[in-house]
Amino acid sequence: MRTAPEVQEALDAGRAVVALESTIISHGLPRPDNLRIAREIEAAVRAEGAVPATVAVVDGEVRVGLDDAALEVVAGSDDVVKAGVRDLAVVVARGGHGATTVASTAHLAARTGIGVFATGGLGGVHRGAQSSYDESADLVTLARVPVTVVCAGVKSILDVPATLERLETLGVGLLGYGTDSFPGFYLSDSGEPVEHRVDSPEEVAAVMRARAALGTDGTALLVANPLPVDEQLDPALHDRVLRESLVAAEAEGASGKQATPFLLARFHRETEGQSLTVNTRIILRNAALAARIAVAHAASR
Ligand code: PSU
Ligand code: MN
Repeated sequence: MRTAPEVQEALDAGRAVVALESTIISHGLPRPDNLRIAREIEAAVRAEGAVPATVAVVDGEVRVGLDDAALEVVAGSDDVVKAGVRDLAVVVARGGHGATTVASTAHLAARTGIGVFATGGLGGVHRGAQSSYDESADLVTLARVPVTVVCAGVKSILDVPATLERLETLGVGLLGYGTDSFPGFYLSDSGEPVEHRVDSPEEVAAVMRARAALGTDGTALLVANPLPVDEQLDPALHDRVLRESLVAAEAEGASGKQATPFLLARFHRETEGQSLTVNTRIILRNAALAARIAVAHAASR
């Protein structure tokens, strides 16, 4: 594992650092936009006074904090493996490239001492999981990793109520940021309620401190940050594309690790880029909020 000097210096000085995943760059967003967006995500973190630490495996080495050459490999190379927690060791042992998911990024962030992480939408329980058993490893990892994760809920391609039940069972903390409803990723509102609402980064930092004091910080704390309604994907378009995409995934046998990238890519195509615009806004907003939370948390220690 190699931590970028800038990231290590910030951690040593107790300054704000935000971890960022890389699967969204390699498998979640189309080329060539993905490289530009990856740079914009890092800039959004810096603009709020924190240091970005994008996580990936490059040439068999886990990197926490990427330089531009490494970012280009993740965004542009054809042999980047979508690396969940169980894949990391294989990619490292073989000297390959890997893009880290929410789960593996959270794991590596915690191992590096980074407490705040930003992504778009989490993985969760897939629709039809009753027969497919497809539940993202994000969930079990968030149940054992002490990190605050800013997200726009879980991807709307999933079974949202079932995912919320699993998060409760697993003891994963959940806050609605400026909302009493669980966000719906591309949509501002999933229609499901959130019990605990916060309205400022300082409030999130206070919950983080209380969790540490009580020893209930062994799981992740999710900060669910919805898009403003006027920035969401058109709900009618969303519902139509989702319906068609779920049928297409079934017909084309897109399952396992391919399921999520297949559905997201189809969304980007079928909405003629509208979902890409929305997805980009989601990540940039989450990166900025994560940075503000990291700054508030650093200030309160
Ligand atoms: N959120 C996005 N785009 C993505 C992902 C999340 O907006 O591409 C990625 C994350 O890396 C997440 C993964 O961990 O999808 C979940 O994949 P799966 O459902 O196969 O666990
Ligand atoms: Mn899966």
